[in-house]
Amino acid sequence: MNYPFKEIEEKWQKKWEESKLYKASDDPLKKFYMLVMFAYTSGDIHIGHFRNYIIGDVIARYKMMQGYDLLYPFGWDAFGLPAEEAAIKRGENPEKWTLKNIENSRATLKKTGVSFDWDREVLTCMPDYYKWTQWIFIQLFKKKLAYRSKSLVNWCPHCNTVLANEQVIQGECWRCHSEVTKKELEQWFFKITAYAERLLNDLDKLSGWPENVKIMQRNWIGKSQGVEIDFKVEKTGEKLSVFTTRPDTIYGVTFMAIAPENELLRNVKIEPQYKKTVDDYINKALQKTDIERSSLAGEKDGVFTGQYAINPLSGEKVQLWVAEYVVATYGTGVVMGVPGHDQRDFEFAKKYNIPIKVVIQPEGETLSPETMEKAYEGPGTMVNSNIFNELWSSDGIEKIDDYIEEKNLGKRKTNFKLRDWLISRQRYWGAPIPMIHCKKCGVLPVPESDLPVLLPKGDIDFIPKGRSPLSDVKEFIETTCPECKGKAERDPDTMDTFVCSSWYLFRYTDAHNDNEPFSREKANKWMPVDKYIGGIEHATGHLLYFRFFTKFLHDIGWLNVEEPAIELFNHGWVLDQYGEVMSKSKGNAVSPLDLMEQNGVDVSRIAVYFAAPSGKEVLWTGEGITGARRFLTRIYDFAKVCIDTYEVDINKYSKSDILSDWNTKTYKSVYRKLHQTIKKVTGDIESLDLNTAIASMMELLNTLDEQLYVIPETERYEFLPYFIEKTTQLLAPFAPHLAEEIWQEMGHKESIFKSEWPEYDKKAVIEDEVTIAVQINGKLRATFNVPMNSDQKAVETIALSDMKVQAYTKDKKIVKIIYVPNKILNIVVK
Ligand code: ANZ
Ligand code: ZN
Ligand code: ZN
Repeated sequence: MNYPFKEIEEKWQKKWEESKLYKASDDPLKKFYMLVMFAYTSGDIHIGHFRNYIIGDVIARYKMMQGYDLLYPFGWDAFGLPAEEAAIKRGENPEKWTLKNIENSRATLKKTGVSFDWDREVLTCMPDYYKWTQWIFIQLFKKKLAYRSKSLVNWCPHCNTVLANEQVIQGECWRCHSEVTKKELEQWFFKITAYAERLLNDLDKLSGWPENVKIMQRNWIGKSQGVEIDFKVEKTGEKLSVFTTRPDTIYGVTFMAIAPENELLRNVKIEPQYKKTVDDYINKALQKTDIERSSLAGEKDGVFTGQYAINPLSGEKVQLWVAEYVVATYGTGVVMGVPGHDQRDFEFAKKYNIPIKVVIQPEGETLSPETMEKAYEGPGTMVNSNIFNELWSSDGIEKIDDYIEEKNLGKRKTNFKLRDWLISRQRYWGAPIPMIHCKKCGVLPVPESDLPVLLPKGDIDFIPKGRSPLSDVKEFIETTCPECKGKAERDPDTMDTFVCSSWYLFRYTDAHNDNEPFSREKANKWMPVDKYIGGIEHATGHLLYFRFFTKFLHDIGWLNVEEPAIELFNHGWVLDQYGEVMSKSKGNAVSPLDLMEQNGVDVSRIAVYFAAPSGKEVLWTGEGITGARRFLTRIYDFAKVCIDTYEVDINKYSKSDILSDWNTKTYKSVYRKLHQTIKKVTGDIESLDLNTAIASMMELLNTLDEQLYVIPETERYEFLPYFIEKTTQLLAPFAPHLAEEIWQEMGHKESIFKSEWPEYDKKAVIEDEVTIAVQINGKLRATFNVPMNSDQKAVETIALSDMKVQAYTKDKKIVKIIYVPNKILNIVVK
């Protein structure tokens, strides 16, 4: 019970490759850019990858059949932590490992029959690619968007390198899940914050992006409008500014809190008797990881400095504390404590017996500090607030902001949570940072004509030790200054792998350009990406970075578009039957190679599509294989029989007959079902509901099976060729090899993917007749068919002229007629 999939699949893969079926044009007229996230070279291709790429493949092939010029490229995210960690684990050189991994994975992918244009493959670890990654770095540097700065940065003690904020997931390293600590280091940053406002505002234009991703980006960018208010340290008169979004609560301030790492603490003269406790507290806080500090969620602790601060509006003097819950890098790193109206401040005040003041009263209630069990954070009427009493809090915010600006006590301020992107890594396997350090001239870019700065190969100790492995490679480090020609040193760090992946989509449009990162003309022909498929885990990392790069390249004249992708689709993961993520180390990974070897590519594809909606997780048990095989075998057998018995030959039948008079034929209902299926499959592909698309094709086969025997022989000759042709086309994006085989058996000379995607017959898809039940005094007496949505008068006329109905109505008086449209006609007689 198997069709000869092996033969069929090998044959067509070879032919497609020879005929360059998937080669993208350099001059697309009606373009469609289909993109799947490229792969890390950290392990074998598993069924999760297989699923993502075959989902993209459905769209790609469907678009080809709709007459689009298609670009569906693939490549390898080959530099960076994932590849290097994988190599170290196996005791191999990163380059050797990476290239071997790519070779294996590419061979696997080629067997899947996915319609990638392999001529445009990119490898981010190759000099012809990273030359341009370095070039982009220099363009950012020239625009002052790449800069060096010393600051407290995230440090992974296991990976021995710094990490970007986006790579710290709930306090853990994105790669090895170690707890991330802080270190003060001088590092390279990209100034993504210069684009914060645009990255935020343009989200509104991305109607083809999932709402949850946009929300995650909005929160990550974290725009907050408030005001900076200048408090003063009582003794020294030193300015101590706070950022607040609730200036309406300023008369409720009963303490001030400053972050332990805040530089301003150095200006605060800690009273001698408090000095030791404060220093100990600060040191303890600095040693803690972010996880520890944030997991203290319940306990808000701190220490009193012995100093006081003066509230610029009330003139009141309040205690100044150091507290861990204040984040050093947000706002000014100082908080005005309002326990009455901020829950964290409330908990802090309760713990240290700091007074609580109510300055906002909710409507219809009177709060008092003695009885409050938690802070009141909502809006209300301002009280205990001097000249601002009686104002509604939202008006109060404006009035107080105005007052503060008038009296020069501070100014309105917009803050973002987004931080600049830390891109330097103290690791070997990455694109070298193309900068030179000269004692005389400072930090200078490598002249563009000297790019690429090659990553040294050979006998290099690449094991991470906490300092850049390249700093020990003399031949690499020692260089001459491009300015004074004196002795100078290269930057020893490499770039974050997410820099490499921020622009690969542009390189695909012109993958072999040796003179430029890509030609503007070619990129502008293909950009933006029409559909991008990838994992949700990149929501606030890669998916933000590539938008930033697009805007930057737009601004320096390399791209017309300001947004990289029109539509984004987040696929679901493939899990094992216990709901665990598949991975080689867990030993639960299913290899698509085995699957394809045993069942064929098309059966494997159908089983995976059918397992769940594309956006949802799949619990892979392998059960679907049998059903998928049965489905494809049925189609194959059926097509074969028809082609032989009914001499299905495209040269022998005319489609136009069928279209014009199907309504009068016995195959009418199959024809209708066929067109309903065309409509359904088309819609399902658009929304990527591939499982229901397959279900509807199965249903179509059932309908044909049930009705075939009623269709007279002569009509079968005219209808079956038509039926097979359309059905095969619908199947083509899902089971491309089998569809191509049937197509050519029918006598077609060109690939099915050059044929035109079927359009559904609008008249046929409507179920045009309905059956009306006639009830007389509540009993069913007759049924008949009428056109759908006939009006009551017409239905009544037909009913009353029906013999069976007349048998019950004659000699009687009709009292009432009630019509339930398209269903029942109730007649009451007496
Ligand atoms: C006083 C106040 C009273 C506040 C009140 C809130 C409610 P978003 O919206 O996230 O910007 N804040 C400011 N800087 C902080 C820091 N470095 N670490 C921790 N918290 C900080 O939040 C702004 C609010 O977060 C600010 O408004 C401040 O608390 C706190 F009834 O100021 B608020
Ligand atoms: Zn790590
Ligand atoms: Zn110099």
